[in-house]
Amino acid sequence: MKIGIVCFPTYGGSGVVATELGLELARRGHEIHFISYARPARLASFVENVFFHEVEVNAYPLFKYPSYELSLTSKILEVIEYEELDIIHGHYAIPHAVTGYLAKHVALKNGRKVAIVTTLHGTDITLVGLDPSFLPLVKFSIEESDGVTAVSKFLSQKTLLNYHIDKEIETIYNFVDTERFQPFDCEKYRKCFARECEKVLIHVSNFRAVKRVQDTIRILERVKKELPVKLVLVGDGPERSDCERLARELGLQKDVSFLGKQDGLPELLNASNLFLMPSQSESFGLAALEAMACGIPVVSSSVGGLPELNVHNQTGYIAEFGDIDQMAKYTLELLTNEKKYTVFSKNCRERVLKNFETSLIIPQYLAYYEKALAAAQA
Ligand code: GMT
Repeated sequence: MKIGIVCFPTYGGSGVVATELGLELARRGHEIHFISYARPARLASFVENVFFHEVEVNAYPLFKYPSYELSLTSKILEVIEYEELDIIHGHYAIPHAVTGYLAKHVALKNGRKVAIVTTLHGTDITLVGLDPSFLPLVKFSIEESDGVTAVSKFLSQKTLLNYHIDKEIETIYNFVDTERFQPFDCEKYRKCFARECEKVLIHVSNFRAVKRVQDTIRILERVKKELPVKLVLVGDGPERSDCERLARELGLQKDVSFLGKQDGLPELLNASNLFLMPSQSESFGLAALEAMACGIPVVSSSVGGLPELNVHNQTGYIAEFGDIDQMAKYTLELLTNEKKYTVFSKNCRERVLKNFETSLIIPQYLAYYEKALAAAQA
């Protein structure tokens, strides 16, 4: 198949899933055309069958707000036509479902049929899309897609309910390369953050308010009263400065390492003991999945799709979002009980291998593409 993948190029989960999906499809012989405003973060080196098309936004004196959406639509159209694409797979509904719809219909006028698949990732549905000004357009573009997938059962149901959509939405979970993300010794990295006697907590996100990164620092404060421990924060975003300020205010600046955006995630995860995900909204939790693949147990909130990933009392613990005391208690419980920790760590890896391994999920996307192609032809 010839597939156009439209995504955000950033370190966020939707871009990561889109890129890893495209790369894996290319390895299986499909021709993949990534379309975005910059090279996706995980598209690091040349891979056979993979092409990248950069969207350039035109400035014009009349345009106070130059339109990325129109430039993107034009680029999608161009790639459909010249590369003879079968499918456009948009990741994150806004604006990709709408631009896909528009490109499809212009292409149709030119005699070319293409199927539009939309994957819903999270805040496109739970936050941004719910804005009354966006809602009708998001609903319309979901209904008009030839196929729609969501990354958790929670998100599928939320979409049907909140947008009053009468259409099947297929749940296809996030996945992880379990060879790249696997348990291995990473003492070399660990030594950079902690002394021999200290445990390491880790959190990875794009530091938006919904991630509640401040809670990880407050959890550290509580755990530190009982146990020598450090916190590693990976990623960057709007809340980072506030988090740095909080760490200073609590006198924890020497205990928290703010690493910013990093590529060596398997190493950083393996240098840690426990992953914290205290989110206020989380449709699945890709970063926690990558940690679990490395055998790192997770203490998370109970929101959204997190319970579909993190099984309470097996792969980690879940608590109400905002319940920092409970999360700190769970963290302490795991880090002070070696026997339990070993069992949980093993459970994490097993759960990932059984449910979220790349080779299990890719065939689900391929089967779904066939369905969407048939729907587009009908
Ligand atoms: O929806 C978002 O916030 C954007 C997206 C991203 O680009 O970071 O994250 C979402 O997609 C991931 C991949 O499918 C999911 O694992 C994350 O749970 C989800 N984030 C939220 O729901 C907050």
